[in-house]
Amino acid sequence: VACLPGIAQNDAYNYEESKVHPISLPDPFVSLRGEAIETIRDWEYLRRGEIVSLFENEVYGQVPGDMDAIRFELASEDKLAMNGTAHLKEIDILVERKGRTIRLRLILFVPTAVTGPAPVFLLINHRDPENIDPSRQVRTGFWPAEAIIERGYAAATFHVKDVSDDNNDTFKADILNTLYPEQLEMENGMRGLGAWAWGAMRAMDYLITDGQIDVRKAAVVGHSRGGKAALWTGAQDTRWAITVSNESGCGGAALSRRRFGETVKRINTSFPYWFTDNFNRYNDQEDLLPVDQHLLVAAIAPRAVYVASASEDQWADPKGEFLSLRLGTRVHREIYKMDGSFPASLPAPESPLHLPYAGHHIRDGKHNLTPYDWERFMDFADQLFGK
Ligand code: GTR
Repeated sequence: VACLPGIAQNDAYNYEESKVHPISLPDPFVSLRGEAIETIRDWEYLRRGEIVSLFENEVYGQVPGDMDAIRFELASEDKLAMNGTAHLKEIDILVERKGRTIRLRLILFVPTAVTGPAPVFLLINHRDPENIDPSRQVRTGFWPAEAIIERGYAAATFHVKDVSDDNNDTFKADILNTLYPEQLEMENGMRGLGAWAWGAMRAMDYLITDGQIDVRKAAVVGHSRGGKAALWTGAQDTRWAITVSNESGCGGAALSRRRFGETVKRINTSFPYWFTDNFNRYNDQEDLLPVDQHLLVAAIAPRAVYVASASEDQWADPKGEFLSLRLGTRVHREIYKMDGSFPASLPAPESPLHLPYAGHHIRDGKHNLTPYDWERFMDFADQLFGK
């Protein structure tokens, strides 16, 4: 059984399917007042909003959208980056509220070979900044920007520390201390993951102003904790055509009630600054949650969603991630009547399944975001966008 590096195998955590208790999940097609959800209208005017509110109040905290001003400054550019194949722009996104400002740096490579606006993939990067080195002196498979450009997509990214540092001691800098301090007093206030989703939404605020980008063809991608934030972004912000969760696990795509690998209590203990305070109520009490993570996938509907796992990443529960995808996308199928469905059993590793509205694969190997994963996301986008 594989675990994340640095996390010792612990018998307190279950890795055996036979020990998963039968679970009963909240129904996407019944409103809180018990009304049947049958039409697009029911979904869009009633149930989807209910679900987003439940995630705000119980899981991630609300994401404040109010601001007094947002402006974009081109900090630097290179029209002949990557041997002339890309136009690099580094954009500072400045958001002001009540006289205080924070700055978020967006790195954007646009393919020069594409005529007209280019579709775009945004990565929420929580790992070492060297993974998103704009000078490309350092290149890693975590953000293979050259390969993204090669396939005709713009490659955008930002580092989460610009909004909220991924650290329990310092996460309040910048956004919580500076822009939205009242959130810290609220039991359903924004915390780390919500702040990262806020950052992705501000990146989108910029992208819609950039004539080089085809903003109707935008994907938001995150790995692991970044994948949790990506799902939370796509569930709230309808401007993303595709939401990609790579190995997001507990608090991401995996069903909490399965208690397979990482649990709610464990994640709230290891990372108390990621979720809103109310989420602690469900430590060892997942059955009391008014949602489970399939409803986060559902909230993305009718927009496309991609869930990727890795065979040795049992801590993130590949089966629980797949079940969320299959159950959550019932909304795509049953409300929006989109074609295709996922099989009942877990697909084998390295056999990607790309439906018209959702994609899935399990990569062989360990917890990571790799060029293999990116190529599959782009295959899916090519198909969705008719490229
Ligand atoms: C782990 C955590 C996971 C996942 C992962 C990561 O330590 O338990 O929920 O977020 O970090 O981000 O790589």
